[in-house]
Parts: sequence; C-alpha cells; structure tokens
Amino acid sequence: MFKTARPPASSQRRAFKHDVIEGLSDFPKRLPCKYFYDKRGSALFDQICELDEYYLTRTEQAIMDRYAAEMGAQIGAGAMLVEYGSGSSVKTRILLDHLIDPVAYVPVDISHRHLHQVADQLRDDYPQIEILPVTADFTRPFSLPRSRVAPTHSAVYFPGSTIGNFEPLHAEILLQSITDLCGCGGGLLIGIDLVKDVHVLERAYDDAAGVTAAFNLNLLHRIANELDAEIDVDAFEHVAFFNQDASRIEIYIRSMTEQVIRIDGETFPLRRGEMIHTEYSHKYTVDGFAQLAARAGLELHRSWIDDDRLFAVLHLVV
Ligand code: AVI
Repeated sequence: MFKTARPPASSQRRAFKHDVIEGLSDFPKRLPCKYFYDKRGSALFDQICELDEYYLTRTEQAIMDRYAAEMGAQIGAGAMLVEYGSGSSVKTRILLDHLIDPVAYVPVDISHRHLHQVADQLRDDYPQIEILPVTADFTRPFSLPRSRVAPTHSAVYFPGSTIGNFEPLHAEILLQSITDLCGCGGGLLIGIDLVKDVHVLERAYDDAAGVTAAFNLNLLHRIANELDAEIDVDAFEHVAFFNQDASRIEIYIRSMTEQVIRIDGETFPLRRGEMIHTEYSHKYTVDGFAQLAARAGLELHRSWIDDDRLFAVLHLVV
C-alpha cells in the first residue's frame, strides 16, 4: 500500500517557523491559515461548527442527509471515493451509506495518527469497503493507492467549503490537480458556501461568544508556545469583514498597540492598528464556481442547495 512519509516533528516546527517569519516579514503581514489547526485550534473549530451563527456545517449536513441517495447515484457504481482533508470522516458516513458498490474509500489527511484511528473505526463499520488512508497534504501531489478490486472510476469528495479558503487562482490549481488525479470518468463532489446577506456572513465569522476570535488568536498562542516567541497576545484583537468586491470574508489579527514580536533574535515591529492577515473565506454563486471549475477541466453536473440558499453541494465531472 502506498503511504506518504510523515514529516518528523522537528521538520514540522522548522516549516512553521519559516512560514511565520516569512509572513511577519511581508507587507502587509500575513500568517497561513493552515496553522490554525493544532489541538486547541481544532477543538475551537469544532465549537465554531456548533455555533448558531456558523450555519455552514449544519446546512451542509442537512443537504447531505436529504440528498445523499441522489449523490450516490450521480457518483455511480464501483467508485473509489477519495476525501480531501477527511478529519473524522463524519460527513462521509452518510455518503458511504448511499454509494453504489464502492470499491474503496481513501481518506486523505495530514494528521497521520488521527487518520489511522478513524480508518480502523471505518474498517469495523464498513467491512465491505476497502479503507486506504493516505497521509498527505492534498495541496501537494500524491498518488492514489491501489485497491484490491479495480475501481470503475475515482470520485473526490471535498466537503466543508474548504475550497473557499483558497484564493481563486490557487482554487483553480487545486481543482486542476483533482481533474488530473481522477482522470477521464472521474468526478468531484464539493461543498461551497454561497454569497448571501453580508450580516449573516459577518456574524458567522465574528460570533457573539468570541469562539472565532479565540480560534484566530490561537495562532499567536501557537507561535508563542511552539517557537518560544515573545508576544503580548492580549494586545491583539480579531477582525472579520466581508469584502464585496472579492466576494470573501477576510480575517485579520489587529495590533491594539504599537509593539514588537520577537522570535529567536528577530524582531517584528507592529504599528497600532496594524493588521496581520490570517484567512480568506470565499463565497460563491453556483455559476461563478462552475466557471472557475470549468477552467480546471470540471463540468458542473448537478447541484443540491438548501431551501434558504445558504450552501451548495455540487457534483462536477472530468
Ligand atoms: C475550514 N473553513 C471552511 C472555515 C471557513 O468557514 O472558512 C474556517 C473558518 N474560519 C473561521 N471560521 C471558520
């Protein structure tokens, strides 16, 4: 079975330090959102998904619950289902329950240990489907494992509106890599967050209980703890707003005072009010996303949308 080697902790720390120093040296300053998800960040994200204001998770789940049988039929019989950023594979179960004679399920995730724990559980629950976990960063090239039974085709499942966290050009590159991975006859089932009332959007990313703020600022705690950096985390605040022109929520960490971050002898001065960019979350129309996907060789086949038109799950084919 093919497995991507897991980078050792020290090289992960080196990469984190490199990216933080590069981002804080840039103008405007930025920190990559992929570093949100340490243990505490992942727990905070789980809490976000339960918030009243954060409609995305429950709406997508409701779409899956209602239409999974139709989705299974669209994906077709004998598929290898490949999930990008599978995490706990919670949303996948409803899909696995409705796929027609699936050959294999390939959860792809960067978190090796969690991935294999989830895979063991899935093997117990779905003995008829070969479970072939791949530890990989799906934004980098990886190969599909060989299954015991040859699949008729591959279908990538990419739920959660994670595609929204990529800038359009990077989203297109990622979609192109999905086209290349699946090849002719392949497909993509993807969750996208739809453009909607600006207040609904902004509340989802700046909730009353401050969970999203804690999630965003946790990045500074990580830098302080893991890189032994000097940071006055309490002197920063969470900022989130909808940029209409770019059709995206923009998330920043704002310095409330003039101050300095110190990491291993390097200093990063911040002005009062200076913002560090941490995340974009793009919002699409179905047509807009279909045009983006078409540039990456994927054609829109079916879409499923909730009654309030908050979220969409799309099936696209190569
Ligand atoms: C993971 N991703 C789809 C979330 C989103 O809605 O863009 C990340 C998030 N950031 C703040 N709240 C949620």
